[in-house]
Amino acid sequence: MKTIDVCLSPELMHLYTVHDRTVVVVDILRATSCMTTAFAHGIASITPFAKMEDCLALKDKGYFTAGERDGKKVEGFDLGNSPFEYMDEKLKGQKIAFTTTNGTQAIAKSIGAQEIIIGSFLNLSAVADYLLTDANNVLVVCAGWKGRVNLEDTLFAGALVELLKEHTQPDCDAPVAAQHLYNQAKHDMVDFLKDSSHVRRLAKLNIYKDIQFCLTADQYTVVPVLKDGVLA
Ligand code: 3SL
Repeated sequence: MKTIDVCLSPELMHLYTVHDRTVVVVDILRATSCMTTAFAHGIASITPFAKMEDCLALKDKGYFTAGERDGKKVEGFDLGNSPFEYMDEKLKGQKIAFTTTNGTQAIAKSIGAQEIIIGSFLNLSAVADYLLTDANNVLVVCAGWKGRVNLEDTLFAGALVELLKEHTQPDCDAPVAAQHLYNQAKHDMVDFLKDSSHVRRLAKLNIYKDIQFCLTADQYTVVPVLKDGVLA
């Protein structure tokens, strides 16, 4: 049986081997929710960058620049980090250069994996189905917040462990803990997360509708896959 593990923070990546695994990168609030939404609405590709400068270098070179630092759109960028921005018709068929505080850093730290895919509640079941199409072991990499663990990414990891429980076996206690947490939270995740650090951070920016949307399961069936540094 294949195994599933959960890396609760990118700072713990040194503990995991990735060359033989499919890595699911997750940043529920809000990077990977934006990426999922963008592909569901017809974006051609997203190139994720850890550094803002690398992203900016592609501005006016056929790319929309997108992302945030500390939750706020970067000055000079075309788009911020709300999933609703990625539903815009004008983005259909376009390329995006994307950088965020945690999400794109987690992707950078996962390089070297057998395969890297993007997960969010919005494409939860599609990700689970995708993971069943090969024999690779699975590692969920939670983006967290600046190296610290967060609840929402852990809940996603738990939801995935729950969905895959007949087909995978946990590698250590992190997937088991995430699964317990998810089962406790699943009936009302918005309420469960109301005192979480990132929800409090985003609430200051007045973006409750982003939070609600990002916690909605199975809105989309797309599964973005990273190939040669580009998500498509
Ligand atoms: O850190 C990230 O990648 C972001 O998604 C953070 S925020 O939701 O835009 O604050």
